[in-house]
Amino acid sequence: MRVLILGGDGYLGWPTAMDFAQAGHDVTVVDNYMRRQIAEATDSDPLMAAPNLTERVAIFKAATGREISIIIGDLADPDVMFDAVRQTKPDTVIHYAEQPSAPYSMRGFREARQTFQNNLDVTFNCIWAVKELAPEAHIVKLGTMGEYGTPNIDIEEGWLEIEHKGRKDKFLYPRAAGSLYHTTKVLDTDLLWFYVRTHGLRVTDLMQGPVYGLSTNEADLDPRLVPNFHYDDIFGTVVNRFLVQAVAGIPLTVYGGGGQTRGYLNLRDTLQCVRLAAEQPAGAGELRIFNQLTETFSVNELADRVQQAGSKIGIDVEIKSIPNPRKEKEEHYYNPTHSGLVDLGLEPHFMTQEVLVSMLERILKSKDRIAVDRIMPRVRWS
Ligand code: USQ
Repeated sequence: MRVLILGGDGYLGWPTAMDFAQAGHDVTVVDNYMRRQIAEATDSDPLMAAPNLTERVAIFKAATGREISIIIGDLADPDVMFDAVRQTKPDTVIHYAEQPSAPYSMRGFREARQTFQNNLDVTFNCIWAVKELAPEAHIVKLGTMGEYGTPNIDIEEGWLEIEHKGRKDKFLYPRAAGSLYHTTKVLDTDLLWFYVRTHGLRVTDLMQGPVYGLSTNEADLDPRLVPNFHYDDIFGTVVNRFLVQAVAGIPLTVYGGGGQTRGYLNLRDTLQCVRLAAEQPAGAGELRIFNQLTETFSVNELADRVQQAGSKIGIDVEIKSIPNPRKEKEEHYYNPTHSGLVDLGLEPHFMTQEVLVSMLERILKSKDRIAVDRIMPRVRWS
């Protein structure tokens, strides 16, 4: 397939590009380095140095003989998006090109507006470029489990059948996001659904939970191919943060009561899910939605697991609840369905002690790069 990856420099975009190229697909990545610029501006640089795309592509080619094409440009600009689709004639467009941090989106007006404009503009431009120039292409859009919030009923995969006054119909599952970033993803889904039902686009929306991990088949070929591994309060996801805190000897920062439960997945499983979805596309006029997670944990359970993994290699890990900077339920029901991707062929990599220990060992090698002033939350929801 010809695969166009929007946001190909990110934590997930770059490993996805390598995975598809290694599988023999013809891959082009587009990025404007927005996340790198925000990370620099907020003192949130990743733990391991991540070369730029030109360097990454050259290192990847030397390691595998495979090519990845690059376009540097801002996809919120319609010309950049339309040119990219025109040039590459994609069979699949994988859309990661969004400002992905909930805390950044809650930092202030400028950051909220940047998140809102970038995320919605890129989705809108992507829809129009595909509709006008490659209407048969399959859009694989990274959504988030955070779109649903934490309802007191089971979370279905995207859709809910409702019986009301004796009649039945099927609707998008109700959404109630907990940050402006997550809300932009709700709006993305609505936009996609509108253009699917009016113009027959093919779309898969992957509702992903927080991802953890460093290791993929391709990233392990050369240390410079590592994904951008953030541990700060703005870009770091909770498991990656806890592991770095364990290595740095900082008590694990459980926000509030720690009963917040989410659906997690290993970075390797993000790659599997995206490729399974791309290789078995949605039909024309179909908005197919999968919940992309492999297991659910509360924050307290995660902290216990990291503490246990630390003790296996002689690291004494302390856990400490701190006031929750976010507005979220700290005790709630959480039961998301997630069988769709397993039915497509997903074979999960679970969060075993071996996985956590190997991440700790890898992080230990970069211990001297950990900046401890990036750990405590700098952004509050109110
Ligand atoms: N949390 C802590 N301590 C920390 C960091 C986080 O207790 O030091 C808690 C948060 O309060 C939250 C949970 O851990 O309840 C998950 O937080 P997170 O920062 O790992 O994840 P989140 O901000 O929700 O966002 C991340 C990605 C985002 C993706 C989302 C999936 O950054 O791009 O969409 O995970 S989900 O959470 O299912 O919406």
